[in-house]
Amino acid sequence: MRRPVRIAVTGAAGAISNSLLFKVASGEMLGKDQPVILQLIEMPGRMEALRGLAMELEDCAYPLLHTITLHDNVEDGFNNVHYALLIGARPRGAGMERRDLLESNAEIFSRQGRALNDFANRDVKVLVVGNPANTNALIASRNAPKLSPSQFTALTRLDHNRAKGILANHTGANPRNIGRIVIWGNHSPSQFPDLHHATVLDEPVMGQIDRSWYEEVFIPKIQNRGGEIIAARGLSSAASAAQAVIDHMHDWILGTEPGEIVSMGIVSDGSYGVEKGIIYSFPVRCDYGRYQIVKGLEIGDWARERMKATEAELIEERDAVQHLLPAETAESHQNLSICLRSGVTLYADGTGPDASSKYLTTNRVM
Ligand code: NAX
Repeated sequence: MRRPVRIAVTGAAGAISNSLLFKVASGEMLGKDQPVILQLIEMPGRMEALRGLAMELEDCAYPLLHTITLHDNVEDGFNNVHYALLIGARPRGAGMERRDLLESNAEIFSRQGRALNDFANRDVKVLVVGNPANTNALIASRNAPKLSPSQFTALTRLDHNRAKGILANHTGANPRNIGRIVIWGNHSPSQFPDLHHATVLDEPVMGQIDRSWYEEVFIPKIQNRGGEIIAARGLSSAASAAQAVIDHMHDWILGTEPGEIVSMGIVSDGSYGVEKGIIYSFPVRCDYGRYQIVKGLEIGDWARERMKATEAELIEERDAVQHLLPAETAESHQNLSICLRSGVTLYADGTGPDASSKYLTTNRVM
């Protein structure tokens, strides 16, 4: 048996966590041989609900569940964690503008970034789920000067999985035979679900579907799926979001299937001409606990226009919270480049985030 790893979850008594934590404790995220310590974090007023959930977890008698600790603040909750799943966020209230939502979440995520910086394990891997996920991840990352921006990611795997599921249903293929879907950009209706590189049973998808179905039905369906689920259920996606969190972390830590591409919101290093430093969803491959942007995909003018539109929204979001992004971390976010051969995260001058970091001495070729 391995040594247990520490996983912090914020918003731990919320709807997504209610599905997620049972999967994590049963080994779906990190494998059936990896014991876990869950450090669950909630708002002070939700601690009783969290205690109830912890009792249920205990009652499942999961062999891999080593310890559960409950916290009403992130400074305690992030202590020594290897993984941080930032799910809790301020929901949009009645009459609240998008800008107000950005601002109120900006405060939450800047505090969380500082707490990760000060208390988490140096190698912590962070996934932001709470919306607006991409910009919240940017804020957390910019407030954590001792951590590399590449340690912060945002969830667009739900959009990726939705695209796969809906395409499987349309073509009659099993989802396992569908590959190389890409979600570009923001986790919002501006995202671009790209099927130009996708395959069904190793054959290009675009030769097997109607172009007008792709443009007029498929793309708007993926972009607006979250809203469609809220309209039908009266509640936002929870179980599918939990599954996407599992898939995102599983692939990041344990690797993607050979030849497969997944979508992750990560800091842009300028690949595909995307503005450096924003958190943008790219096609990635993962191995050895690291991700790499899949380079060299051919992008036509039509696709480029859609990638630019979602990029413009992310730049606008960044500019709206600019005053909350400390100047001291601007450079590390601008100069990041992710080395393709080794997966080592390097700045443009060839150095890493920390000269003594083992990242620099591990030079595995993919
Ligand atoms: P719930 O409202 O059910 O749960 C959120 C929980 O977070 C609440 O229990 C609340 O007390 C807690 N919380 C709020 N602020 C906190 C803070 N500062 N520290 C600790 N806990 C805090 O929401 P749920 O359905 O679980 O969704 C959570 C977030 O995920 C929302 O922001 C939602 O918009 C976002 N989503 C993101 C998705 C993505 O793909 N990136 C998809 C699903 C979901 O819509």
